[in-house]
Amino acid sequence: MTQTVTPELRQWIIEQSSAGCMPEAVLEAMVKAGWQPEVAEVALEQTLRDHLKQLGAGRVAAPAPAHALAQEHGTARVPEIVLSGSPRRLDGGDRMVDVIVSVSQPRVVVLGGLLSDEECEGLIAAAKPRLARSLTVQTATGGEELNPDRTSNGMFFGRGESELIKRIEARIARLVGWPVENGEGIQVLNYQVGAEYKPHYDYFDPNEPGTPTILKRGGQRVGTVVMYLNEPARGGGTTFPDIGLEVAPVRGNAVFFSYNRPHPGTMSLHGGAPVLEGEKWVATKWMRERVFE
Ligand code: PD2
Ligand code: ZN
Repeated sequence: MTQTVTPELRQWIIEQSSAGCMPEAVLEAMVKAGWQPEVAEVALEQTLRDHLKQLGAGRVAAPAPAHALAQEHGTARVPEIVLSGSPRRLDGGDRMVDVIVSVSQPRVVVLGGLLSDEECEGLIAAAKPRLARSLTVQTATGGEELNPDRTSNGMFFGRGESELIKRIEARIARLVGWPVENGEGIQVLNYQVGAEYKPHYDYFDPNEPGTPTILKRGGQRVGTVVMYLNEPARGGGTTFPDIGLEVAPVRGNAVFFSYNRPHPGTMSLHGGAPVLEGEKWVATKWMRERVFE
């Protein structure tokens, strides 16, 4: 059977892409709608290339793969956990780590045993004396502010400030294929009962006036690893409202997610659900596009 690419389909592809949908997601939707994958891929690439030419971009000469088209749309290369061949365990260099769940859109991978119990305890003990009410980077000015959506206490470790921190940073860098130098210092957060971090994006909003100042240091955030250092008895999961996913806070486990552009189309909206019983400790590692000095 030969499938014909109609003007309506072309229009639909352009609309999806303009709304921030990644080429991969558009392709998936086309296949779900009954398009043969090979036909869908060619239609998608041709349509987007033609569209870019019309927009005056005119730089795409040879056939471009989907990721190149994503670059044309202003997206970045991002940290990634390679799961080709569906491995059960990954080599973190000094420790094997389990793959628990992986989601393609948004890109989310839940890792089991990223940290040992001793490492979790070591991070909590080192963080405790340095905790203060969490601040959030203020995109309006580029400074920091108290954020009512974030009722945790926190602190930042300097990158590589201790042997423990160095070891964890090296393990994460290896697993997500992203240089240690592009990472912000690990942040530890403590949530008491009732504390939460309302759904938000970790990237900096390009429309805010303070964002250009923030981006001078290392560019955009492109990936996050949230590591669970203990287990609240109830509540405190990490939620991804766009896909109805909640990751349970299990000690030593972690959730990795990436976002290749600062756009809600990445579906990387996420939050820390309120702690209902007990307390919650997490450590967050954010990764930037470039070296973060
Ligand atoms: O503590 C969490 O579960 C959480 C949720 C959302 C942490 C962050 N975001 C973060 O540190 O960015
Ligand atoms: Zn976050």
